[in-house]
Amino acid sequence: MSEDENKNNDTLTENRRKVLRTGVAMGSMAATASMPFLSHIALGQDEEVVPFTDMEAFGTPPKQAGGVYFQNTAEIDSFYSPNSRFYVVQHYNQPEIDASNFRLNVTGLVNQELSLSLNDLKRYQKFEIDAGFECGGNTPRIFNGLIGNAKWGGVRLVDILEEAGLDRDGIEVVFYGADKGMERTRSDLDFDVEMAFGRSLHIDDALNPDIVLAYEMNGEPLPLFHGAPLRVVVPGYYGVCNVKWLSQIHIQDKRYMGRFMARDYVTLQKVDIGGEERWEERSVTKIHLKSSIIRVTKTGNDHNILGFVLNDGTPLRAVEVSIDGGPWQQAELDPRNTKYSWKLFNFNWQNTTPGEHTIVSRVIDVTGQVQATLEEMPEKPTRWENYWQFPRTVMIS
Ligand SMILES: Nc1nc2c(c(=O)[nH]1)N[C@H]1C(S)=C(S)[C@@H](COP(=O)(O)O)O[C@H]1N2
Ligand SMILES: [Mo]
Repeated sequence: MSEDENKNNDTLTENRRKVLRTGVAMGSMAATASMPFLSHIALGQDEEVVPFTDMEAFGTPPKQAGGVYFQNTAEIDSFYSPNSRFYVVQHYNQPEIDASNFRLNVTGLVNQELSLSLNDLKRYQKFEIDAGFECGGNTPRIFNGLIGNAKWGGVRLVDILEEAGLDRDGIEVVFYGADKGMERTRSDLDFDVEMAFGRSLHIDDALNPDIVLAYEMNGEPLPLFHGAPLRVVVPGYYGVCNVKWLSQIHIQDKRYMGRFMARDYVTLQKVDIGGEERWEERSVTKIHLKSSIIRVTKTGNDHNILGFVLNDGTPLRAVEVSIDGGPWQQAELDPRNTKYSWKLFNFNWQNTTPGEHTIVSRVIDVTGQVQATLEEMPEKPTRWENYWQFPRTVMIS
């Protein structure tokens, strides 16, 4: 969706909200109930949050250097996560890089190695893209709070790779952060080595023109917590791929083996490999098709269910909601959703009855893939990639 289309939709939403508010102010509940609930993200006048009974006194941790921060998803109230509320995962330290001395080095199997300052990067055509993502370790235990959606601004990775000129022997593009930690790579070694945070992409994946080297987040300079002054964002991939404090891009002729590629963020799954059932280890890469309910609200007698979808950018066929194990009913997708943004949805829950209810959503993409239930998931003992249906319980008064 273009910048202008985004704006038009914002205006539409604004108008719709005004209409909704006026309806409520005039005391005309029947009119609001028949209105579409598109873009119903910020709480309307007279709209109340209906408490989840599966979520008690839920607090979020403070945002601190080197720490993990997650959102209370029930409090999501805007299409773009404010930078201050976007989740944070930092495995090592939080390097403070002087933007005026910053260099991005492009090395390895290229015709011309590059050393680019922030100003050099800003001379390339600016590219902006919406991308929402979650940590590969996001989990229902924290109500899927390791999540965020932002507009990233910067330069296309492919423009920089073209400038450097790729050698034919390169197969892997490695992204190194400036943050480092001590690592023991094998239990039979009795010493640690210092390693930088690193992730890689196969060169064919790295040439995707949607990948951005971002120096802006939601129109502001990239914040320290999110990798200032530069990070890579690979739309449609789990958070771990989006290397922060990016300092070097290296092109090599072998696969990259680093902690966050080959040991950590590796899912162990029992899967069918060409007719053989095998245990397989897979690096966390593309976001699995997932939806989750995040909030239920009430305006008069009218109930609304809000949720999000994340996936690898494959277009969606439908998002559906089931109440108390009843039939799947179609939810409405927010018109501001874009290919790689999180995709918000609303479901106008009619004929609610007092008491506790179990509500769940599922998403289906155009290839016919359906979000699995926990029971349908492959056997998966690791804590990565938690994309099954997530039933929630609410009390209707
Ligand atoms: N340099 C660096 N990049 C990193 C990390 C890190 O620890 N160091 N954490 C990764 C992980 S595991 C996630 S989930 C995302 C989180 O990005 P955010 O903090 O901007 O939400 O950053 C990724 N990029
Ligand atoms: Mo992560």
